Amino acid sequence: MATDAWQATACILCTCNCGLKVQLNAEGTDIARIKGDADHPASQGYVCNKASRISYYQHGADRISSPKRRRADGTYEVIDWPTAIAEISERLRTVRDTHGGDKIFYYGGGGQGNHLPGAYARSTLSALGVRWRSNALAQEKTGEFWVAQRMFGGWPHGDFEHAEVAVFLGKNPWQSHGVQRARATLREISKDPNRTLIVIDPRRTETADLADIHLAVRPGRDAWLLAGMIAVLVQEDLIDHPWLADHTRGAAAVIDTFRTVDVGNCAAVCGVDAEALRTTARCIGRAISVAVLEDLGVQMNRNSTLVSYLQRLLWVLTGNFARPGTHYTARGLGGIGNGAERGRSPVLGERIIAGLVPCNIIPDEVLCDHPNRYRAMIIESANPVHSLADSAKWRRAMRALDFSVVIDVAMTETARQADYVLPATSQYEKAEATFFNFEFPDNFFHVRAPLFAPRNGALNEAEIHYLLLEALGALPAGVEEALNRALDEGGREAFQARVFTLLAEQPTLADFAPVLLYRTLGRTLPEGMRNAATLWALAHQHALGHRESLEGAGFSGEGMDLGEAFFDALISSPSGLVVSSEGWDSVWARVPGGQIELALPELLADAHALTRTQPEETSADYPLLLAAGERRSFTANTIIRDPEWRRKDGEGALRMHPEDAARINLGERSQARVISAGGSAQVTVELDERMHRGHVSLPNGMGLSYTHADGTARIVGAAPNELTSTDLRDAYAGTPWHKTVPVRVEAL
Ligand SMILES: Nc1nc2c(c(=O)[nH]1)N[C@H]1C(S)=C(S)[C@@H](COP(=O)(O)OP(=O)(O)OC[C@H]3O[C@@H](n4cnc5c(=O)[nH]c(N)nc54)[C@H](O)[C@@H]3O)O[C@H]1N2
Ligand SMILES: Nc1nc2c(c(=O)[nH]1)N[C@H]1C(S)=C(S)[C@@H](COP(=O)(O)OP(=O)(O)OC[C@H]3O[C@@H](n4cnc5c(=O)[nH]c(N)nc54)[C@H](O)[C@@H]3O)O[C@H]1N2
Ligand code: SF4
Ligand SMILES: [Mo]
Repeated sequence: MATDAWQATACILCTCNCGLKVQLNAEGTDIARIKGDADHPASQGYVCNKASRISYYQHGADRISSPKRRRADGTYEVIDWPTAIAEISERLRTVRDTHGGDKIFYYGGGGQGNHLPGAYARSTLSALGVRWRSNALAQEKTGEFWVAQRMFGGWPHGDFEHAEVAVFLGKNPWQSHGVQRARATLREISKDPNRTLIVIDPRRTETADLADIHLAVRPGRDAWLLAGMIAVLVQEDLIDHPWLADHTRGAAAVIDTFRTVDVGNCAAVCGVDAEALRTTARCIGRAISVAVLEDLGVQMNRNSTLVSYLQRLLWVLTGNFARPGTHYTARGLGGIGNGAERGRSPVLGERIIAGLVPCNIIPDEVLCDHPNRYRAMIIESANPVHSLADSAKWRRAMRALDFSVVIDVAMTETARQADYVLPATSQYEKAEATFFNFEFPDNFFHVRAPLFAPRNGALNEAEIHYLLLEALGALPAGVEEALNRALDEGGREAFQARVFTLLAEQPTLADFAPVLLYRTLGRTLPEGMRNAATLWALAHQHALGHRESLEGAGFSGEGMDLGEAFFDALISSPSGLVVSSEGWDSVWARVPGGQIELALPELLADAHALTRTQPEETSADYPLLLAAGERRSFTANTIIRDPEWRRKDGEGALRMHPEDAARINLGERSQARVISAGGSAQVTVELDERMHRGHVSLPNGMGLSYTHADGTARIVGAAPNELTSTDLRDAYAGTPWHKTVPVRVEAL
């Protein structure tokens, strides 16, 4: 690889996946220089402080380079790939044949920067008959998806670049992004006297510093605040009646519910001044355009599904949908955000949203003697022992399984509980892409080429799944050969024709398409792009289903040629490309029947009941509420494991209001113990006047057991899920209440 040329790639530390341009060192082994990629259609050259240190991901000392097998004493021995694949496939086959493939659980499939593993896993899951799966979305977004699906038939996003009023609810985009170019957009809104930035957050965050209105809601009480604001809109008639009549169903039931809600009482319960609550509601009611973004502050909290509903009522009652500056549903490749309900989980019978088992119940659906319990797990590109509620319970669940395998780049907390660990190539050693693309009217996609040669001993996930399928004897006979023959003899056109005839003859082949494409078409792709082959099917699907939006983006071609042209562009646009361009009418076309459903009966009933109750989250034993897992300037889930990468807050301090600290004789940098009903952790205290009194916070992604190059292991900071509980969860979606975990803090 050239060393003086700028190569395009992306940052993998958050969902934005900002485009990067990098120069490698002379040996081609490391990144020498990094800058934002001005050619990236969404990030346009923007990067935040974290991107410059992504080498720490690539060069983690605990990256693994050979398969490992657990010994009886809990240590691991290195084994070769043929042994690993033979033993793993045999163990999976045994579980399937003895108990059924539906007893094998799949967790993960991708993180913030890599979603191709999930695509390839589909083939393995289908060969094994795996039915139950989940990933991190089911511990944050499923409640929101469920509400959005029922109201809009999809997942709406806000147009913050053009909104007159921008509302961030339990969201700190200055640190966590979630909108492209977040800091630039926040600054623009903040300095424009005609626009209003509203932040609803118990903490005076960096985003709140820029806000025109900051409502420091009492932790866990957002539902009362939002109910009060809707009541103001209803009672002061700031509602867009003609628009509601044209575009929605069920408005009368909503208006009826909030007509009698006591605004003063809501304000008192949520701890926000009643006049400030009213002013904020009026500001939303009178604005030309409003966009709202909710995130973990409410999603990992009490009444989270209800809050996802109430915040939407605020902007639908005021007509803020399908216009610039409001909300839209995007058209992209893939479909993150379909919140359809698909039955109930096999042991506890809890609601499955978006096909994902609620994360909080997974260990309980292992640790039982129910005949339907999960007996084996395949975990790929995820670290649930660290990232899901109750790490101790997760460790027990992992060890209670008949069999487990982890596919990861590093020896993680989860890998350390698995029977086998398989080393994957890093995201900079293979083609990668994510499906976190939600822009409008122009949406984009970014297929990244590798920067480095694969590390010896590691394989990309497409190859791993191929090897497993081969060992399982699951690959349909003769198909790979037939496709390769077609390619060699008649090129892409013959290949395409062969694929479609085969699919017509055997529709179940679609499940094996990812791996088959990798093995056939993949061979013919440019160096390093082989594992992007699965996108060929997606490109054709997109072209067949959405010709107009693809043509809007500048693509052309008769019949199937459109899909071919699109695929070729996908894999040869190093900075990403626009994949759909649409008008605002298309947003209405995606809403079922063109009518937003406003009345979700069980949630309206909850809202009615809630405004007549007085909540109680703390107790004498646990008088404080812990936000377990805050985003800070140097956190990135567990993607970077080396603690040295953090330039600030290296230990991940416990933030605490000085008055709360003084009461228990804690000062700046005191050592303390945080104790919850389920566990405890030692922390360093940071006095922070920005915190709400009674609320303390710990960052996410800390407390990793990182083994340095010299073999010494050190744990830095507290792992938040040693303190959390699987029982504190939402009634509808099962999402955790991590932002308000009852705790006490004791001086050490
Ligand atoms: N730097 C960094 N950025 C990231 C990540 C990272 O690890 N580090 N992770 C990425 C991921 S996976 C995600 S999901 C997003 C999450 O992004 P955010 O949701 O923005 O992240 P958090 O900091 O966890 O929570 C947001 C805010 O919720 C507030 N909050 C706590 N309790 C309450 C409450 O009761 N009510 C309200 N209204 N607010 C409350 C907190 O004070 C905090 O400011 O960030 C992404 N971006
Ligand atoms: N208490 C508490 N818990 C939380 C949160 C919180 O705020 N509080 N935040 C939650 C949120 S919002 C999220 S999204 C989750 C995230 O938690 P997880 O979904 O578990 O994901 P990550 O921590 O991002 O870890 C991704 C894993 O992928 C591995 N990896 C990286 N690149 C590759 C690759 O190319 N191939 C493979 N096979 N593996 C790779 C990394 O080594 C890492 O182990 O954490 C959640 N956990
Ligand atoms: S961490 Fe920063 S640079 Fe990286 S993708 Fe997110 S916003 Fe962009
Ligand atoms: Mo997340």
